[in-house]
Amino acid sequence: MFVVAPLYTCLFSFSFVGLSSPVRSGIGLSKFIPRRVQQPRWKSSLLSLRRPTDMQPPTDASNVKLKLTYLQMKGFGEMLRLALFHGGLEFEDERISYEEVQRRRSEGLLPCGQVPVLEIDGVAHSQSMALLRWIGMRTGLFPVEHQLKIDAIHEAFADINKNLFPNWYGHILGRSPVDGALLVPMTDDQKSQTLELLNTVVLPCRLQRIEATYTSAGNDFFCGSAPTTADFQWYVMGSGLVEGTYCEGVSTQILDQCPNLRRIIENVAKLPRVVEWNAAHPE
Ligand SMILES: N[C@@H](CCC(=O)N[C@@H](CS)C(=O)NCC(=O)O)C(=O)O
Repeated sequence: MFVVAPLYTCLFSFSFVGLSSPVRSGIGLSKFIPRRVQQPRWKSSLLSLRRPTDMQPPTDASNVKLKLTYLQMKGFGEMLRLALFHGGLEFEDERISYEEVQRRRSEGLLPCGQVPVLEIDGVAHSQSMALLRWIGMRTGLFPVEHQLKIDAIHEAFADINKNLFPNWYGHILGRSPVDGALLVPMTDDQKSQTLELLNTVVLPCRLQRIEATYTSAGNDFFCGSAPTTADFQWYVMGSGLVEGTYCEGVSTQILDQCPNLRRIIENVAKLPRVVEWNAAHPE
């Protein structure tokens, strides 16, 4: 519903200025959007405050009911689980299969069609980085005096994820937002060329720039002696790179020239709540 509203607004405005094709393509598009998502809730309840677009999530999360839904893997969900647990926010840790993601997507239950999803007092919210900041703001992991630096680090890691994306899926466009089908398979030659460039040029360069710009030998974490959301995002990504589980084919030596980034991973791993979480979740 909240995804489609701006789209409909856009289509209507096109039709008012006399362009008919967007209206036709709108009709075509609607078959991809689950029925539940197509029916704006304002039609049944004009005053509803439960729509995510209207809802102001609470600023104090100590009394809210939280449920985090993700796959049975680390991926984009683990930094959220860790940040919630480290911050002492109780949450239900729901882990579902790809088939269940597909079912919920077709039912219109996932705001952006994917996981992770964080339900806050029964209202579903998407997009892992938005969720991480929401958690960080309520647990001291996103201090305002470091906001610009933390956001820049998050974006720098997002750039790396974008580069890894085709190799994660073995498909250039990843998964279809309609039904999760893999789109545009990479050839073996493309796979080996991209891996070669990732290992020799793209990742070393990006990681060494992050090391040089955002870390210092005297700091335990990116922003000094206390961890932030940037350290939690990096911990999951960086430990996966070192273990060879983050992206198949990426060298486990990729951090050899980045001692500060390596130390941050070790320091997050030593945080008592992280130790406790990892002991309880060895997978
Ligand atoms: N930009 C989104 C990306 C979410 C995403 O890629 N989710 C994947 C798992 S990491 C997913 O739901 N895959 C299953 C599917 O699309 O069917 C975010 O950061 O939350």
